[in-house]
Amino acid sequence: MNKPSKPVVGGGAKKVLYALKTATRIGLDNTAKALTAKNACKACALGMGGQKGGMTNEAGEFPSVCNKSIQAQSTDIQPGIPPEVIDHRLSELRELDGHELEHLGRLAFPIHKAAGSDRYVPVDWDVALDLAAQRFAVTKPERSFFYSSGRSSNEAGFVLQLLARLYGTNNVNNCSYYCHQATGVGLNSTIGTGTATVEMEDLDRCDFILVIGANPSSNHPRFIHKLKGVRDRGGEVVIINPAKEPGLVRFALPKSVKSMVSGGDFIASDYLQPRIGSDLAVLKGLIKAVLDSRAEDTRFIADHTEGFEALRADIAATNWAEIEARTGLAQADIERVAGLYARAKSAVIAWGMGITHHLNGVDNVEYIANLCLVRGQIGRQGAGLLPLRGHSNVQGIGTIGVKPVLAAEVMARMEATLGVTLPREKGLDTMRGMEAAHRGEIDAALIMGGNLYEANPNSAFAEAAFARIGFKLFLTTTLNRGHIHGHDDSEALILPVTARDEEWQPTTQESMFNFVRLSDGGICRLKSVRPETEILCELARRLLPNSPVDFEAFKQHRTIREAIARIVPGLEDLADIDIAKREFHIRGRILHAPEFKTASGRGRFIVRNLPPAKEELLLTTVRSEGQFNSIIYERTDSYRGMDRMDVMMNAEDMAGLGLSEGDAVVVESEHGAMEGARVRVFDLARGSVMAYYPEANVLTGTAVDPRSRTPSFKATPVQVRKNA
Ligand SMILES: Nc1nc2c(c(=O)[nH]1)N[C@H]1C(S)=C(S)[C@@H](COP(=O)(O)OP(=O)(O)OC[C@H]3O[C@@H](n4cnc5c(=O)[nH]c(N)nc54)[C@H](O)[C@@H]3O)O[C@H]1N2
Ligand SMILES: Nc1nc2c(c(=O)[nH]1)N[C@H]1C(S)=C(S)[C@@H](COP(=O)(O)OP(=O)(O)OC[C@H]3O[C@@H](n4cnc5c(=O)[nH]c(N)nc54)[C@H](O)[C@@H]3O)O[C@H]1N2
Ligand code: SF4
Ligand SMILES: [Mo]
Repeated sequence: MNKPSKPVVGGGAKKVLYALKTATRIGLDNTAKALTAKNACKACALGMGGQKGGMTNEAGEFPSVCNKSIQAQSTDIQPGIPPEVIDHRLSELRELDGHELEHLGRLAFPIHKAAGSDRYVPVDWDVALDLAAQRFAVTKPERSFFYSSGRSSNEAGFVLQLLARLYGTNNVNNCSYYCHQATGVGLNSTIGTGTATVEMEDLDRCDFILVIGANPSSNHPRFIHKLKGVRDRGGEVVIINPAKEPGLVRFALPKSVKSMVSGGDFIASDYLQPRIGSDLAVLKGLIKAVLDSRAEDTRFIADHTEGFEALRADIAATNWAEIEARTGLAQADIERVAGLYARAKSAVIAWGMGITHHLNGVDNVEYIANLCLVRGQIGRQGAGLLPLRGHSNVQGIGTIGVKPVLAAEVMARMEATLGVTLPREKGLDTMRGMEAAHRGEIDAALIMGGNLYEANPNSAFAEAAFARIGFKLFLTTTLNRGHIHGHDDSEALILPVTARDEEWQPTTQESMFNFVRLSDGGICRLKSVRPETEILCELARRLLPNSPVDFEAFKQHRTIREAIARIVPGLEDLADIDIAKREFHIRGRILHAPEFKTASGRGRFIVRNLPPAKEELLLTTVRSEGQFNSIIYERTDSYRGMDRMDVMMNAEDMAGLGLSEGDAVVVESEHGAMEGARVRVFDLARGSVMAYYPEANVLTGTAVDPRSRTPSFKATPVQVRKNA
């Protein structure tokens, strides 16, 4: 007989699971409604939907919908979690994994857990809001922390940061410190702007796309169609990734029989598999090959850049033997790919977390810019840089100011427009906030969306940090493990919010192409959930009764948008977007002329050294198609053919360690051990181990890139041994 892997405490978890089965019935009708309404897709930041309709992109292409967007809706359209499910001890709820918690249903009413209590109880909205305001009122602002994920609207984000700053702190953050922050920093230092320089249509104009450190087949599915388009036009798609991702070699929709039978379309024309964390050496190699073959664009370099001689010297000083040793790639392979790039008329370079989740993430991004500038592949149609951003509105949340440091101009305009004075002290970034919490220096935290607990490296550290925050206020659609871990001795209040398509008023979102969409909202599924703006304004009214800002008026999204339009440069068209229904590209971001926003107006070549070489096995943590960050929709990864607890390794590395396919293993790092894993052969560069996030966060560490403050989620030294 199979023994349950986890002890069942008092039958509690069983009862919950029984309720769960009844809670997951989802009407087809409901799905159709959710997908055809005029709302921006909730999943990734490629951007889809909005006023052109739920299945259309900004180029008017239809249908532009993918399985991700349906998945993202699937848990929103669940019925409410029954009260009897909530009425369990935290220890019982902790028997549920992330998938089970997400599929309990929607949180349908506010719940509160007192400091000494071991369970949540339902509370009335007014009681909840009074309590939250009272807790922040007795907290010193510098001992508080505000976090937003990238799913919330521009409107909610703006009110959140304004509330925090008027309350007295710049400890305002979003998930990007754990995501693309290195991109913002690295692009600002080289080209003077922090976001994509291309628009969606440029992907139809280019004849070359390099995808480095990203897996769009599962994470930005519609981007794959653009890659296929390049191949169809006779262009080249080059992938640089330690893992041979099946969906980047050939892409077949796993749920489409027709597509599976045909075997799918070829995506990559060339594929390099460097060692984890060796991207800076790969990029130096590519630049070296370009320079060795005299393929640099001398005209562009002379007219539009500065610092080239220093880069030339750096590249000359980096020899091929070192590049080969670091990357595990042959010089000839790097030269072949550089040749494809050098011959391209219009090239786009796209990247993701494989580039940013490293202690030298910013350096990586700077060398992507160097590679681009050397060939003059920027500043005209069809060519440029494309960070593949994560959450559907993570870019917007940053644009409107949910970050610890505001540009001086934005700060000044916010003060002048609203007639307020804002604090000047430097705010804590996400990791500094977590470290302060761990030291017991945070008394109250407001967490709007996301799952900051599971997003964190080193789960044991994250749990301890959470446990020491005296009062936590969460705004969420569903329950996640962050709501039940790290609260035993502290107080927590969870308020249920409307999903994007349920908002009472239209909201706006910004895609990774700097395109701002308008989402209509208006669908009513649950009676007692409220929009984030409504909650934040009610909290602000109670907490800041004498504020010069009229938070009652800010409940009107139009009022918020008018304020943003006056404060944030480039967003002027936001003011009447609800009436004009005109979605737009943020002014001044897309670079179709080589005019850079640096002090000199030139693109800057930046020189950085290779990081210390690492000889150990390095673990990278990745996503599967069946998850969205910590939200697990499916326990298997249909693209890689893996289970979520599978740990992937190169066959020769496994043999060297005496491991065979399917062996039960323990993976250990200096931060913790991952039990219950099985090792599986995967086509990976030597010396690499790959496992799924968030499960593998027991192994990752809290060290960050000093420039982006982003953890190295993708290069943790580990040992793998057979589980005796
Ligand atoms: N289905 C799905 N879609 C998503 C998400 C999701 O969880 N699920 N999350 C969203 C979010 S927030 C984000 S940020 C994006 C993330 O999108 P991606 O950046 O694509 O995400 P990851 O899966 O973390 O990593 C991508 C790839 O990096 C490779 N990689 C790992 N280490 C290295 C390295 O050292 N160098 C190089 N060159 N490559 C490396 C991995 O093999 C993997 O193929 O996706 C968004 N979209
Ligand atoms: N090891 C490892 N760790 C990582 C990463 C990695 O690659 N490896 N990736 C990092 C990255 S790129 C990111 S972006 C972070 C992700 O960090 P977060 O953005 O903080 O986390 P998510 O898992 O996306 O948050 C999911 C939760 O958001 C809430 N939610 C969902 N929809 C809504 C909504 O409409 N409104 C509100 N208010 N709440 C909603 C639900 O509670 C859900 O459980 O994780 C980081 N952590
Ligand atoms: S590619 Fe991204 S934005 Fe487009 S439909 Fe899929 S999840 Fe949504
Ligand atoms: Mo992300």
